[in-house]
Amino acid sequence: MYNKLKKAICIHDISCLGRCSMQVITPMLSVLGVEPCVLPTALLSTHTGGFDDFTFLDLSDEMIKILNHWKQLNLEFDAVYSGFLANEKQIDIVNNAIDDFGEQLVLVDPVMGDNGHVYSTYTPLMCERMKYLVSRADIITPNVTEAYILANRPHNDKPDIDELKDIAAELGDMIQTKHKYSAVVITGIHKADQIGALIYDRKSNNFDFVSAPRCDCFFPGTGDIFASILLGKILNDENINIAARIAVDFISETSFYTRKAGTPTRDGLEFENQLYKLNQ
Ligand code: PXL
Repeated sequence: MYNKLKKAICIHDISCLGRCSMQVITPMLSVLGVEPCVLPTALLSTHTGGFDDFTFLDLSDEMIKILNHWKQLNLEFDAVYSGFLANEKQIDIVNNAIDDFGEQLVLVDPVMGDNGHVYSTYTPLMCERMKYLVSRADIITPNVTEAYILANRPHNDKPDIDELKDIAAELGDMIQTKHKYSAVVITGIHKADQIGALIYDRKSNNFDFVSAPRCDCFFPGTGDIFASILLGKILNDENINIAARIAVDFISETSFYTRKAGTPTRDGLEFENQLYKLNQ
């Protein structure tokens, strides 16, 4: 039987090189049977982690025009999914996109930083206003650094699961509960030789931690891959804990594969030959 494909508005930058943001989000969603409708926030020659002198084109004006056109077409979407933004004005643009198209599911990946550092293009005002965007989401997927920023707590390099559960519950109070899902998923949590994600499902008030072997390399774009697999699986009616487990396993296996291939870490995860695993 033919199942109608789901459509997600993907609000992320295009980093032309380095396998992050839109360049990993669209293949992940496509292989999971979701149509990615792209709303690019900025065009960069590379991502900002590990390459000097990258170019940066702010696409805010174009975003407004694209959204206006989509509104005229009376389109409906199954999800609004936001990530890396170019400036604080784009918080309002995403907010409007949620008003117009976020009737089903809103996933906000509050991209701001990693490894205890805020990304170089993010201002303190953008980080502050990200809290507002979080309040419009059904699901958020901060990494540990972003979870601490959202909770107004000083960064902790070695948080334990109980502290992260406290933070997840606090962030849970910031998101909405009006749709089917309401969940906080904190990613990139180190536990002994494992790496994983903590899922706080607000609807069932349940915590779950899923983890897999950790490869001791830092690859940019893994947060984007995680959130995209999570969204793709959820849009195909998978349970959120199982969706997170699939994402964590895929990232762990692909990290070991990439390290073995000898790919420079700043080029991101070498996922192309591994995508088929998500389709099994
Ligand atoms: O993966 C997050 C991300 C997205 N977009 C840009 C980035 C990063 C992380 O470094 O630099 C441009």
